[in-house]
Amino acid sequence: MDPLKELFRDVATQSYAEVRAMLKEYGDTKIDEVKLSQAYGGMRGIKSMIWETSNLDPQEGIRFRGYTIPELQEKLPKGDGKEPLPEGLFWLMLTGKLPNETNVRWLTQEWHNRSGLPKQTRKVLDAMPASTHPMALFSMGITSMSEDSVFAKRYAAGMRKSEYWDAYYEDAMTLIARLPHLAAYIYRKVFKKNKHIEPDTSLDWASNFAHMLGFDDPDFFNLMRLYLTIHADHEGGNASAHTVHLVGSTLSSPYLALASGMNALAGPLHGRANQEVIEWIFNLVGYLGTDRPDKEQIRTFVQKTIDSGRVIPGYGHAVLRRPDPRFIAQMEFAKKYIKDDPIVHIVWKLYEVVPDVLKSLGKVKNPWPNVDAHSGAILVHYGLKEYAFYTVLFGVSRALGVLAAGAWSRALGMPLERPKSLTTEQVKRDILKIT
Ligand code: HAX
Repeated sequence: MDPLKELFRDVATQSYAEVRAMLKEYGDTKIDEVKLSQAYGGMRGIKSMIWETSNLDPQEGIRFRGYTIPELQEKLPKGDGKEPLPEGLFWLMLTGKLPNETNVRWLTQEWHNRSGLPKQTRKVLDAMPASTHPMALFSMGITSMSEDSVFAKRYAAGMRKSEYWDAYYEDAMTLIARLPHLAAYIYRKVFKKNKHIEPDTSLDWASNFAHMLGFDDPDFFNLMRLYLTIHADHEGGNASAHTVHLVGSTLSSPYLALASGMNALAGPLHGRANQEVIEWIFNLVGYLGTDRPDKEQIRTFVQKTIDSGRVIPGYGHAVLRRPDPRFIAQMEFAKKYIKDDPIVHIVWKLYEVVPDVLKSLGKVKNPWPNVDAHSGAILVHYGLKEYAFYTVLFGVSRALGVLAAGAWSRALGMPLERPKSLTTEQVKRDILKIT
């Protein structure tokens, strides 16, 4: 058994026993009450699922297994780069233990060993018109690989419930190994005239991904290491994570569950906001006729967007009530590497202008920037200007968190997810007793 799987088995087996004992003694303990406004309001804040890999505090932001982003930047192995390796974050999320350099080197190699793209996946992608949105291609590509699912094969052969975690782990590892290849294939097919680039197995997972996209600048490698680390997980209730969790609970294969989650990530209120932000910023530049607007000009454009009934992309959050630490981490990166970039300056000026405008509306619960407000400007600087591809980058990263969490769901023996719904008629008649 490989070292990561062995460690995961040991911690998960112990956790399974603890959770069973806890449920036996405290299973009837109430952890929340649900208000009618929450049932009609997107289930905000209802504590109703278990997600081991990360937790989101509204005031503080994300912690991955207890570590903030600055702590991860300090404590995770960096390989020969300056930013943490996503390999290390996956190890941490799956086991709860910080990995050392040897652990991440092993994982890099293991993902190289499992990488590549099945022939049928290339065929499916080649058959699609180049005008198809990259997120649709990404989802299709993942689905097209589902015949390789170890989980599905072993389930069909009569696998016991106590072995689900093992088969899930196998699929999670292979999927994560393949996703940069899939994403790079889509990028090069749609935007680079089908000219593909061979992987470089001397590179870490994030740098090799950058390389296959066509970017070999060491600073871009560092950007990708950081980007793929900070987008990986945001606790369990966000739409992409929750979708993977829900679909996985039917014992659909990790491939099909992940593809479903990617379809959720593709929405403009979720991961596609990174594409919307940069398009909106270039609309701003076009409308104002300058890439060095002052704050008053920016305020005019922000107000125009609000007046036209649209949201300001990259601002607001369903849980956070402060500037997103993932935004701050990208701002720090930009200050270090590309502080003179005019589009980055627009992002920073927006940060000074937008919160006050949103606060003045009196209804926006979080006027601060989220993760998507910054990423596009940095990618544009390095020459990755195909905005429609941005959510795929997010998706490659998000797979790390949702697949680690999915392995935990199977290890803890979680059942089919099935909340109760009500009709408005029932609400009026049985709960409010007003009809
Ligand atoms: N601009 C304008 N209005 C906004 C707003 C924004 N950025 N954010 C919220 N509002 C509005 C809402 O549309 C809502 O208006 P109505 O009552 O008229 O419908 C009101 O303020 C209350 O919303 P909320 O409770 O503050 O926010 P929600 O929890 O309902 O929604 C969203 C959270 C992220 C969807 C929302 O803030 C939004 O639409 N933001 C812009 C899109 C975006 O950046 N999405 C990415 C979020 C992070 C993420 O998932 N990344 O992948």
